[in-house]
Amino acid sequence: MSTTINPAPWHRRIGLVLGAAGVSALLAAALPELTAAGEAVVAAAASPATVEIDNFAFAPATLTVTAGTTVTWKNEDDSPHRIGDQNGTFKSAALDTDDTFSHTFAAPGEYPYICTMHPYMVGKIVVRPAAKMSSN
Ligand SMILES: [Cu+2]
Repeated sequence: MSTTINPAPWHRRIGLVLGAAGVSALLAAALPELTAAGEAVVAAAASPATVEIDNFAFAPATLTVTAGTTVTWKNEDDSPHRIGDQNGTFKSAALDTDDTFSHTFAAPGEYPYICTMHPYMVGKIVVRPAAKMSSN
């Protein structure tokens, strides 16, 4: 009843361990990029979303936000303006100088709008889906 050790299984096991280590290294290398991207989305959602109205124009003309963001328009012009979404989702009263109007964008999509008093004034809000906060 001698005990003999067959070396073949050991060689196979070492091969498997090295293989698993290689996959782990690849995953570890990919994780920091995913984390950095998630933080960037959160930071964007936390920053104030403001559209300034001045010189008969919206600035920025196109604003991209994440779903759930409240966008505030502020009239810094000497002339009154009135914001109207082209799909009828939101509209403001006439905004005199320094007046503001806010709308919260819950649903992702594109929201083109104009100044209903000066229809050549055009702008657009682009709403992207909010980042998923749950872990994988
Ligand atoms: Cu206007």
